[in-house]
Amino acid sequence: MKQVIISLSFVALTISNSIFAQQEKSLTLKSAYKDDFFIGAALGLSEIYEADQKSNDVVKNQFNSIVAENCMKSMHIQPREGEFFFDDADRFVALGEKYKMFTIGHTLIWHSQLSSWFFTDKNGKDVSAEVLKQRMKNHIHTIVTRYKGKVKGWDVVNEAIMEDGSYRKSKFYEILGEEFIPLAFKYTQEADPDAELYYNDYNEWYPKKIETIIKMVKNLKSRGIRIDGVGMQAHVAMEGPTMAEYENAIEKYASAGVKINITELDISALPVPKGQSGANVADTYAYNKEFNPYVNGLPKDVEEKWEDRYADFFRLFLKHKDKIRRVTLWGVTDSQSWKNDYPVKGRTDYALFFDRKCNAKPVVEKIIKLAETK
Ligand code: 9MR
Repeated sequence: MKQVIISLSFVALTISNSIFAQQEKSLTLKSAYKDDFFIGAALGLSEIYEADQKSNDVVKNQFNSIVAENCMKSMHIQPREGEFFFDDADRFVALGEKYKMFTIGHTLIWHSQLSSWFFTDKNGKDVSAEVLKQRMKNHIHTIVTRYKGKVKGWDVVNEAIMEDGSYRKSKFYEILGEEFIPLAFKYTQEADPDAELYYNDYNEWYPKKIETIIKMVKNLKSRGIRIDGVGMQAHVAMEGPTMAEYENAIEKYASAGVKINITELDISALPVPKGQSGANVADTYAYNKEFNPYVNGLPKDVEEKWEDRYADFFRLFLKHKDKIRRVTLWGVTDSQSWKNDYPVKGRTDYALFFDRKCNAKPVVEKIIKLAETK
């Protein structure tokens, strides 16, 4: 009898352990962080068109927010004046509706991926301030109105401020001065008064950059123009920035009365060319084997350090969850990550949560556990 009771309790314990293990395993990023902030991913065309079942499942099971990695950029969505190409963006927004995602539009006004028609006349000369305003207004109104109520937040302006706190000398700035930013926010607000509006940038932890962004945020607010959040892209390396630099930025932006969105998170596992940080598309370096050391997989010790770095960031995000609205990874799997080609083309990087076969890396469970044990 005693023997039977012991075996029965052993069976019961084994079952309950395995149910527990099962439950732990079935927790996903979005369920683990549901009370903290949205967890998102940037989608390329393959995910938007649901070309791969495995990656679709990852998107819909793990994330509750999506952003368009490329298809809403001006050169894709309005390649020639007045000629809009909406096929990809329509599919992206429809996917967001289908899976009830917090859908983000990226990006309305950006100096890069911008067709030259936007700021030149038929002779190739810069247009007047009035013409540029009209073009910005038409671009923003057309896109934002089309997705009104469906796209919940817009990266209205992207990457307009430099690390030294000066304004980037883009065509928008050259023709309209700093005023192009308030104008872009005003046009977006007119087109969809309920959408959240963000200013998005990289290297957003540089002190001088923080100062100028905050000045710009305060200027908008004082003029009654809405800005809901600052997007911190967070394309970061193993070497930097430090957690203290990052925390300082989060606290400063929040104290200016805006939410923080971590908008393009990825952590490169590869060595960084000296002095490079952030995501300035123009900063590229010649290929060199030294910069591509892990073509056949990450060594265990490097992977562990990389996981720790992600864990440090998520601990920080959890600590400041009252200030953070969303954390979005810039892509789903390592195979499509832009980091394979930036800042050195043709490398094998490991910056994201899902590997080249679309399997969750061990980091996913660690990040889920952090939320569970907070
Ligand atoms: O990940 C994007 C890559 O596929 C594009 O080629 C590149 C140029 O449009 O843009 C990348 O995304 C950028 C984002 O739109 C803005 N912040 C920096 C990102 C990485 O360059």
